[in-house]
Amino acid sequence: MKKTWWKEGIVYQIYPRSYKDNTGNGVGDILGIIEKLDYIKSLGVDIIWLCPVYESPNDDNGYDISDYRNISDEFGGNDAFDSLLKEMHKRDLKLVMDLVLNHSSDEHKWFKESRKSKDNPYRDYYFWQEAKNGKEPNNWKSFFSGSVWQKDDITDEYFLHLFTKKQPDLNWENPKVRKEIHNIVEFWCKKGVDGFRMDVISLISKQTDFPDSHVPDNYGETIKTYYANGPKIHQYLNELNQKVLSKYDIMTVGEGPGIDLETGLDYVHEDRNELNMIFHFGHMFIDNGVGGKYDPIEVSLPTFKKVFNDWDAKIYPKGWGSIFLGNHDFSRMVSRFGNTEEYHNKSAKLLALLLFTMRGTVYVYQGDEIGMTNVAYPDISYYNDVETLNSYKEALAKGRDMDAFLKLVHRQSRDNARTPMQWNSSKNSGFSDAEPWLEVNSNYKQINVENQEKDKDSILHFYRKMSAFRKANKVMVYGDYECLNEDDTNLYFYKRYNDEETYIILLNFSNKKQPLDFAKYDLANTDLALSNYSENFDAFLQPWEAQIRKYKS
Ligand code: TEU
Repeated sequence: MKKTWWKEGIVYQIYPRSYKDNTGNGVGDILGIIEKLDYIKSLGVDIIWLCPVYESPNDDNGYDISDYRNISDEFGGNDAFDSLLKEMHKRDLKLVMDLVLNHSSDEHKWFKESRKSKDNPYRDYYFWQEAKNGKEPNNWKSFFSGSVWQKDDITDEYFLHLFTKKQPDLNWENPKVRKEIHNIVEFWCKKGVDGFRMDVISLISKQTDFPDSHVPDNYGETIKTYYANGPKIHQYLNELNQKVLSKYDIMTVGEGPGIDLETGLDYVHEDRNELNMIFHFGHMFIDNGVGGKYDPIEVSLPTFKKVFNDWDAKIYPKGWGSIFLGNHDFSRMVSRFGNTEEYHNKSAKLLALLLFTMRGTVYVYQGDEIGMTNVAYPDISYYNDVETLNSYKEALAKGRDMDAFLKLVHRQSRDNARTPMQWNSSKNSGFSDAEPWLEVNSNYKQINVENQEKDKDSILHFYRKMSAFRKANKVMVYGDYECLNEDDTNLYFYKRYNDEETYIILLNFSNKKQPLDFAKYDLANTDLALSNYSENFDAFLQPWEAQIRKYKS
C-alpha cells in the first residue's frame, strides 16, 4: 500500500465560530485559532480541517457561501487567513479547507443574476423548473424539512435546494459552472492550502428529470436513491481531479451522505483518480429510523461493529478510509457512544483508543479531546442550528408532543457539537469576553482544557498518548484489520497486524465487568502496550476498559 502524509496524519476539525474568540464579539475567529496553534500541535495533530470561513450570510453557519474567494470579516478576513496559513506551515501543520460546491448561498452573485429572468446568462447555473399541476415539480424533501423546491416570484418558477432555501443547488451539468468551480479550487491550491473537505460531494450530479421518490417518507432511502451518486458523479470528480487536484500534493476527503458499501470504493479507488477518502455515514446514521434523526431507533454493538467490518473489507487495499465518531453535525461522541453519567473519563478514553487504532485517517473533532458532552438547553429559544429549528417547527405543525420532542433535540441537535470550546473555568469558559453566540455548556467548570492539563489522568493527556502511540506504530495506520467477536453485545475485540507484528485491541463497551477469555485469544502470549485503566486483570475487563496488547510471537 502506498504510504502518504494524509494516511498517517491526524486531523483536528475546527468549527471556527465556537473555537476561540479573539476579537471579543462572542464569535470565534481566525486570530483565536492562531492563538491556540501551539495547543493544537501539542495534541500530536498534523492537519487542521477548518469548517467554512468564506463570506456567507450564515443561514447554515458558513455552509452557504456568497463569495468563494474571500474570507468573511466576521472571522478576520483575508489577512487573518493568510497569517493562519503562515503560522500553521511554520509549525508543520497542514490546512484543509471546507469547500461547499453542491450549492451556494442565494446571496452569491450567480444566484442574484440567475433569478432575474429566464434568459439571464446565469439562469442555468442553478436548477429551475416550472410548477407541475400547479405544485412543486416533485415530492422530494429537503435535508432541513419542507420541499426541496422554492417558488421564486420574479419568474414564477421553482429552484432546487436540497438544504435550506438560501442554499440553491448548483447545476454541475453546465460546463460553465464546472469551469468556475475548477477555478475556485485552483485559486485555493495556488494560495498554498493542503487539501479540501468537500461538502456533500455525493450530491452534485442530479437526476435531471427529477423523478418523484417512491418512498418520500423514508429519509435515508430517498437520499440514497434519488439525491446521491447521480449519473455523472464520477465524471465530474474525475474531471476535477485531472484538471486541478492532481497537479498539487493535497488531500481530498468527500463528505458522502447516501454513499453505501456498493458505491463507496468508486469514489476512492486509487486507480480512478477521484478523491483520497470519503466520510461515509454508516455508523453516524445508525440510530436514524425511517423518519430520520428525530425518529431514532435502538442500536446494538454488533450493528456498530458490522459497519466498521464491512467498510474495511470493502475499501482495502485499493482505497483508503476515514475514521471519525463525531463532527459538527452530530451529537457529542461520548454522549452518543459512551456513558457520560458514570464513566465519562473511561468511556471517552475508550472511544479515543478506538479512533486511534483503526485503519484509515483519524479525525478528531474539537472538544472531544477533553470529552465535551451534549448540552440540554431548557427550551428551543436557546438553539441556533437551522436543521434543529426547522425540525422543531415541523414537529409543532404536525401536533407532536413537544416536551418529548425537546428531549429528542437534547439528544440529536447539531448544536450539541457546536457549543463553545471549554478552555477554562472562567466566565464563558474562556471562549470569549462577550456573550457567546451560543450558550456555553453548563459543565464547563468541570470539563475544560485547563483542568485537564493539570490532571495526568485526564482525557486530554490520554489523547496525546494515543496520537503518539499511533505515530510510533505504523501498523496502526497501514496494518490489516480483523474483528474477532462480531456477535458479542458488550465487547469489541480486533487485531491490527502486518507481517512483522500483531496487536489485539480489547474494548468493553458496557457499564459492567465482563469476563475475559484469556486463553481463547492467547493473551498470555501478549504484553500490555496501553490501557485506560492503571490496573488490569486477566479474568475480566472493567467497565469501559480498553487495552492494546502486542503479541510476543
Ligand atoms: O452536511 C450534510 C449532511 O449530510 C447533513 O446535513 C446531515 O444530514 C445532518 O447534518 C445530520 O444531522 C453538510 C455539512 O456538514 C453541514 O453542516 C451542512 O449543513 C450541510 O452539508 C449543507 O451544506
